[in-house]
Amino acid sequence: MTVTIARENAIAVVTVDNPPVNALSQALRQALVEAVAELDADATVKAVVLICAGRTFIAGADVSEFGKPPQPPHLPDVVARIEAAKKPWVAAIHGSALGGGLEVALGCAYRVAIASASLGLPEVKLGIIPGAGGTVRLPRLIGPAAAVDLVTGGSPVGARKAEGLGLIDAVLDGDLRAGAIAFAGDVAEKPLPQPISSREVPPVEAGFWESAEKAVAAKARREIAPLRALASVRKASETDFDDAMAFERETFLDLRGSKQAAALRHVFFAERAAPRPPELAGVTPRDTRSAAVIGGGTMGAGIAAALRDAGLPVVLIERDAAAVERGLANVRAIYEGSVKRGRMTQAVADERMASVTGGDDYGLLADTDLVIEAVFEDLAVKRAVFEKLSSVCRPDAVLATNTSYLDPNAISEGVSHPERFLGLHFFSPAHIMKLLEIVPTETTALDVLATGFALVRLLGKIPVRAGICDGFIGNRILKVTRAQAERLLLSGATPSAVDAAMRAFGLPMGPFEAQDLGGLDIAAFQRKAARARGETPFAPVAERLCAIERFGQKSSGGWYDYQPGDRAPQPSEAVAAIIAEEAAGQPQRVWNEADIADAILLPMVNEATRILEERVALRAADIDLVKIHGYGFPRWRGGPMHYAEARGLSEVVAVLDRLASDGLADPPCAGLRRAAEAGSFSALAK
Ligand code: 3H9
Repeated sequence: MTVTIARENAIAVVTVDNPPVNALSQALRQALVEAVAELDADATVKAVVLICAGRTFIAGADVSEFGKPPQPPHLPDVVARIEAAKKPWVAAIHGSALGGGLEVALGCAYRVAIASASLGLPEVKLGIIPGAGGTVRLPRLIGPAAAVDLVTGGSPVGARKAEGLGLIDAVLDGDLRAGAIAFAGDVAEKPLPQPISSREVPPVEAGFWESAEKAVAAKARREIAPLRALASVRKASETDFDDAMAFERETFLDLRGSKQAAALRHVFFAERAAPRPPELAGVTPRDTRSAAVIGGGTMGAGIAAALRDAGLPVVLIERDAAAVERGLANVRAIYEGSVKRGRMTQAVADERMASVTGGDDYGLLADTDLVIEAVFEDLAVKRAVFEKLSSVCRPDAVLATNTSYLDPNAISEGVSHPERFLGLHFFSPAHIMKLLEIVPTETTALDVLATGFALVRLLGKIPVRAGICDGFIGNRILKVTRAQAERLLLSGATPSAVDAAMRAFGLPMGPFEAQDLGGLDIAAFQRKAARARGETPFAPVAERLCAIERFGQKSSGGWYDYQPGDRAPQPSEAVAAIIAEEAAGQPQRVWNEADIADAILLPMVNEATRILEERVALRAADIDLVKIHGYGFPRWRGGPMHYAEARGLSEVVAVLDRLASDGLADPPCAGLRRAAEAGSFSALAK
């Protein structure tokens, strides 16, 4: 039963109960239409409250139905039926009224909400536009300017702001059901308000649409939905209701079947699956009420700020008083930056900083629940840290390393109670980047792994479980991408051509610009360590750049030249000469953008497939999340694995085979050939 009807004197209360988020499944749409008919026919009912059970008001259309043909009753008709009801319907909102949920509320004569509720039309984030009158009713209710912001940005607004915009009629304190029933009792006495669909759209100033288009296009970059959403609001403002509804519906159905919408839906479900690995079902995490970070460098300070932002008091440990001061200053600088950018008030920054304390005495950690080590990437140094932690921390305290390429199994040797040890790999800047790789060792207990996942949820980040190998998931793929980018240089491409091709694909930056920004020295250091382990990393040009101290922007030259005070990359003759020397004797070819993108991306997919086969990643979708949230892979492409599947794995294999026969990439691995035969990476799931 998705809808039940109760009577409170002359007020009917329609309760939607469709867990987890009251999404508008076919059954719910049908039940709502039947409820309107039943209550219209009931002369004892004077007004209706529409309220939801569970954690939220209706959170939207059922996204899982989007891959299938739409089933009647269609949502626009459901909303129209509610709007045409003979009694006033009052939407009583808690949690979130999103997408189709807000559209249903716009069909109601009135909307009330509790203060913590939020309302919005997030459809553009799924690559679509509202499809049940959102773009048509909203400008009629709150005016085109506010409607454009809500529809093209996709971010929800809180109840108070919604009240200010005229989106809702009242913010209710106390019990929502009782408040809404009282509100409905009052409005039952009044004549029905004019339905939103028959109201006029307020006029806009000359040039409004042109400047909105510029602003939306600049923000959306290559995403198509925001501009189509804008066009729909504009249409709604310039034509009659029925025409505008037809235009909206056509756009909605067109986008629903688009590649971008499929990619964004894939990411939506991947993000919801990642925090819940099946092995942790029913496992209770340990309590985390206090945290400490060892090491106050850029990474440690970022982690400390992230923990503090999540509400945990943090102790920062450094080796001496001067280093403690520097570490705390690094955390303070993060908060000062947030204040400067208007993300935080000074008072909030001060309050946060007040519960970040520092010291050089490990004894301060005797009762800390969680300690994250973020010291220099050196096995001996890290082991020394964990030896001290083993002797001072409670035996049930969770101990984590933030190593990015050392072996957590090796770091954990000698840790007392090694079942409480795990890797938590943050990405820099740690207080901003959403990705966290969670790396259990051979001895990590399940409840400790669950604590890692619970922590990441508390931090508001995206957790991906990664197995142990050099670079885990993200940096292992990055290594292959960088080597591949150099291979292209030796076969006739230039750094600017490679970077431009990757930007054209949708990345914010190409591989060479990114290295110049982050500094070439870090990768050089890692290659040195790899050589010490007997490996032979491929980076002939990067090695030569480092040998002449071209470390990137920080040394005013790397893959590109930079003018003082200017970050714009300029092609470098010195680099071109080095590339020419290294390329001597190698076959050269002419590269176009599409071929460059293939030669970078498909080897990435090949390595990712090995990662999947080795169970370093549990799901192809987890790899997509790593690339999207850790490396700027365009969300609307769905990540490299989704991109490869959508393009066709057989074609991916064929292109890789061609590249391999020209000596420009490794051949497809056995797993990729198997997945291609099956048409999906799910064939590799064991
Ligand atoms: C739309 O409405 C189009 C219309 O304009 C036009 C129609 C014609 N559908 O996020 P959580 C599942 S487009 C299906 O962890 P929270 C989710 O997969 C839609 N399932 O919870 C997960 O399942 P599981 C516009 C959905 O409390 C579970 O619910 N609406 C949907 O952290 C819990 O999710 C949106 O884009 C859905 N719409 O946050 C809203 N939503 O447990 C998207 C969630 O099996 N949803 N699920 O893994 C959200 O933003 C959050 O879920 C919400 C709750 C804020 C509501």
